[in-house]
Amino acid sequence: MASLFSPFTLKGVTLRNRIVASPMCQYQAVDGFVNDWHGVHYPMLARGGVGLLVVEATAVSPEGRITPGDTGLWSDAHVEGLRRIVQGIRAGGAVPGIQLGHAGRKAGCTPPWEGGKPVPRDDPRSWAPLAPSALPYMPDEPNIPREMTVADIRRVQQDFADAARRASEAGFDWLELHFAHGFLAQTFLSRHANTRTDAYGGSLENRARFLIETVQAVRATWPDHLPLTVRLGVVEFDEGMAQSADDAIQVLHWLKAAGVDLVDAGLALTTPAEQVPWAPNFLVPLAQRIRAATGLPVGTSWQITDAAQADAFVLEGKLDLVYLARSLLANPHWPYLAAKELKIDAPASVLPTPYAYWLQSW
Ligand code: 536
Repeated sequence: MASLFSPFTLKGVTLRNRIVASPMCQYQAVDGFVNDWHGVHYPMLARGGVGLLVVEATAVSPEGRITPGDTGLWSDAHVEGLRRIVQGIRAGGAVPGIQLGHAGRKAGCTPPWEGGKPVPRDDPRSWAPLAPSALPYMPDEPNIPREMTVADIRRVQQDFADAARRASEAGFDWLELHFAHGFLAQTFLSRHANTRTDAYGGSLENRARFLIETVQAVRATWPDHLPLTVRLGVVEFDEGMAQSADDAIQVLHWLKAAGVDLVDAGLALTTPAEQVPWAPNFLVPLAQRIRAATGLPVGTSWQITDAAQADAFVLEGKLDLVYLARSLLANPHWPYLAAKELKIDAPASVLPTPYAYWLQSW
């Protein structure tokens, strides 16, 4: 029976366990290039014992960056640095994955610890964001995004495909497309952000078109034997639940037909009016419902901190993968302590040999 420490195979890739280092923006890159920060951070997370490590939201174009410090894959020159990160992740025993994204109307902000607000337009570091409609996230935001033309849509989809090709050249084995958190793809899906009257707006099918076509474009370049996954915001938690779980399930049926292999059930974050029902493990029931309705394997994150609970979610068939973020920042060796708590055989073996050797008899 599956459990937190049983292997998981998807397409041609096998993870040593069900624990995933969720993508976490570091905002430490310069012009999209990784540096020593990433060179320490990612191998550190891999050495802690996770099965899969998904590198942070990496921009497919400069204007798609959340902040000026986002990592990027919009040029071939970005591949080499990430290749070294991939080697460091593999050496730690984890499968290397990467999340590709475009921030849409949430692009061009300062990092959260500097306020997380749009960089003012008179600042040379700012740029005009792109979005399905010329509607800012915050109603009083002066930096109004530009409504994308169909040519813009085609270019961004090509940017996703080109970045996916580069991710595979860098050696990544697992790809996640960032279709959540109020970034570009999620805003196409949202009635709060998409008021288009062309083939990309209106009905759910039209609002999903950008996502479906982007998956198709990526699938055409990303190797068939490697998993292609999406993080999708599964519900808009505004008063009327403008996007319901049923909507997400329908969209995921289309995305599955377009070539998606697994869903990372996430948050929509498309409107400041959302009231996210924060609580421990709160997305697990929604993820479970999506798993049952779509037949896709699922994972989720957010306030999952307890090893016994994480194990139970896998044992009970609610989740295939458990994505951890802050739990791993608090302790990159969370998987080792989880293995001890769950009394798996040889818990130290989740760590690299130079650590495991000394801990096996400790
Ligand atoms: C998580 N965030 C997710 C980001 C960037 C910044 C913060 C991403 O998907 N690239 C978050 C969202 C809402 C509340 C707390 C944390």
